[in-house]
Amino acid sequence: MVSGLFHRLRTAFPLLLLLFSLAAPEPASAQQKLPNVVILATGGTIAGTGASSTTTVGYSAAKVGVEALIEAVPELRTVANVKGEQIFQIASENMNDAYWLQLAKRVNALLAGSDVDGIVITHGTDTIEETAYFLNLVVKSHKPVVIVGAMRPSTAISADGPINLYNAVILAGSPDAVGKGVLVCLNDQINGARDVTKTNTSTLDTFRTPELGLLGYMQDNRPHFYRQSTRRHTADTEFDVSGLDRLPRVDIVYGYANMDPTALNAFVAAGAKGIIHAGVGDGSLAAPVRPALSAARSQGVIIVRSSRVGNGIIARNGEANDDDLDFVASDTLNPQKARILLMLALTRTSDTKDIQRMFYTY
Ligand code: DAS
Repeated sequence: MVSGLFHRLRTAFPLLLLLFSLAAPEPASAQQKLPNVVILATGGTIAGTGASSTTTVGYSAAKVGVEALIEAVPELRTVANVKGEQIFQIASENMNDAYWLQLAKRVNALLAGSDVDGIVITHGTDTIEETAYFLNLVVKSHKPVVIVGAMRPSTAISADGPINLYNAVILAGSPDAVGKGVLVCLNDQINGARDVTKTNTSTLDTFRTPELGLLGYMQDNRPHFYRQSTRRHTADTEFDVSGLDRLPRVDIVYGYANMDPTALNAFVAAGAKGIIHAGVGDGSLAAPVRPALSAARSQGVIIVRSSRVGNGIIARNGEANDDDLDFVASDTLNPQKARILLMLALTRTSDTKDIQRMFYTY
């Protein structure tokens, strides 16, 4: 009896095994379980080359292509399935509206696909904070977008690019980074796009979020978050650049002792639709420029009071009566970021009350 049962099982076993293997899903291979991360390369020092391994200033930015950047860090393939695209190759002091629109449209197209879990953008450090904030306002996805750069060229001793790129790819593929807005990741630190700024011309720890603080760290091959932004960003944005091929002109007037309206008047004559006044102190307006600012406002130019100080709230109706002047206060945005928000605001409205709402929202 038992031997008969055993015999039937033994002969049926291979068939059962075959049926089970057909029915049971293949266990995902290790590669299939890794996140899919696209690296969009734009240039900068991370792609820079110097005359020797000790050249850390006076090198050439934007020389090394994306495939070489990826090949230089074979560890990338252990943490993500990476694909590279050289979207353009520039030193980021040459960033402009056309590059921003091209980058934003490519990011949104890639993130709309189910086969992309996150994006890394390699970028020059000079304008990382501006590109990061621009994308923070126009990316239409909760998926991670991480901007990374380097302060030493790829040819230098202890170049920081490879480890920065490795950390950025891990971060872009991390579920913890979903919904956090555009992130800037260098020097093992995670900063938010809205408040990060470059604070030193040459040191590795240059990217800081003074006073408001960084969001977390990269350590032990994973992100450690401690904070996140309270402001609207990415998928929750009201801004849409998909149909735009240019952005409104907005210029920055820098405040200093003994200034006069020459620069302001030149920008207005050049067709500026908005002016960011980077005033001294709490956005103070020097007497010689007040009439020119009011004249610009009367011509329909939007005036935003910001400050050259770099930290703190620009108080509405503080150093100037914004209600009477019909000006906008920049809240805590530095001048270069206030400019980006005003450019995008002007794609939707010229109503100063609505624009002020945007400065308190984003
Ligand atoms: N010129 C700088 C830039 O491309 C180099 C760098 O720091 O990335 O922003």
